[in-house]
Amino acid sequence: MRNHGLSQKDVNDKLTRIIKKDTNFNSGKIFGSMCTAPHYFSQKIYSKYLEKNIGDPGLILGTQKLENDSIHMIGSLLSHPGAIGSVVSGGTEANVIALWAARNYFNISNAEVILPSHSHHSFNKAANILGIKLIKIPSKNGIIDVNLIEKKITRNTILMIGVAGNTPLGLIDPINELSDLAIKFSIPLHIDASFGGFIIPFLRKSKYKIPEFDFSLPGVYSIVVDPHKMGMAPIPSSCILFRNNKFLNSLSNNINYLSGGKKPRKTLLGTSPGASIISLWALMNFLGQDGYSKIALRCMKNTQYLYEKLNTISGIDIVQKPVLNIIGFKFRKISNQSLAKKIRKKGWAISVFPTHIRLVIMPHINRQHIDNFIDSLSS
Ligand code: 0PR
Repeated sequence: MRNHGLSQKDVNDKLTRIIKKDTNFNSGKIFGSMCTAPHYFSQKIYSKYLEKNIGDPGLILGTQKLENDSIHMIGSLLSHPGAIGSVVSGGTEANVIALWAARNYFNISNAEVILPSHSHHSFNKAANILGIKLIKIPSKNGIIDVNLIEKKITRNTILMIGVAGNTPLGLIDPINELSDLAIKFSIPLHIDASFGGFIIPFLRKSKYKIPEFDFSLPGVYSIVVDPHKMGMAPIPSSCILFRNNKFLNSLSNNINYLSGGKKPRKTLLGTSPGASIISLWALMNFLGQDGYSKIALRCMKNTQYLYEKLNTISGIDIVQKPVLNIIGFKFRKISNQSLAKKIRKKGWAISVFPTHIRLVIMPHINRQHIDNFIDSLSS
């Protein structure tokens, strides 16, 4: 750090010069991210409440009420208004908490968790930290092959996982079949709806035929939903919801010395932004289900538009017809890595998987961006 501070203008000038290197959502170039520009209203609210620290919840009882209300609102969207849980930093923290709670509750050595091979890498982190063995089930057509699960269940299985909106292709595992297995073998089922949680409920309410994936299925015990993805909330914002406090009680962490008094919080982080909670609550109240439905439908229409345009390009293979607002494609004559390099060279931010290039059609993408991308891909 310098000895003497600069003027605000000098700092701003310096900062602006450096931050120019970032790619912004409003460039229309980001086709590979599951995040998006936060809604302007939630940004405004967030910036008003920067001092709030939910790590000392007793100090901010109002914010804590907003957290409970937010969990209640999201629980209602997921068919269980009585769900309990927390607003946390991201899908990674939320998935860690789900595994942590299950591991502590069962309290056995050699705990195993059964999950699809396409699961997000946050489960690898969770398993590594918690000393859990992951049993990965191969996918069939991009979703978990349910027929392979039963023979992998052992006395040590503490949890099964299904994904609603998976990272590579946005596909949804057959959660109803997973729930049946969960009930049959008395194993709780965790749903990673980190991406899908803020779009599937709204699509289900319109003409989209997407099967049940939430607490309406009796085997589902916990769900992760990330408002900082399709919820358009400021980063960081994720929610972990539990059907009841059976597992959560095993995370009791009694801290007695906090300024706000004894108020245990069953999350991983300590100090963390209360502004995430406040701005999420405000945005959900501002947009309502109608507002979120409009966003969801617009993304799906844009996805269909892009899908049809891609289909007209010769030599292209689209991995699957999209279920949500994610498309995977490849070209027959070029490796995915070389293709990604070529596309990125033209300034596009896309994701590359071993099997395909991933495009995520988030709320910041419009028709013009899609046309520009297609032109660039075809040239
Ligand atoms: N579960 C699923 C199904 C996910 O896709 C992700 C993130 C997570 C959990 C973890 O969420 P957090 O990143 O909030 O901890 N998936 C995105 C991905 O891997 C994360 C991301 C977002 C990466 C924006 C890049 C980016 O620009 O694509």
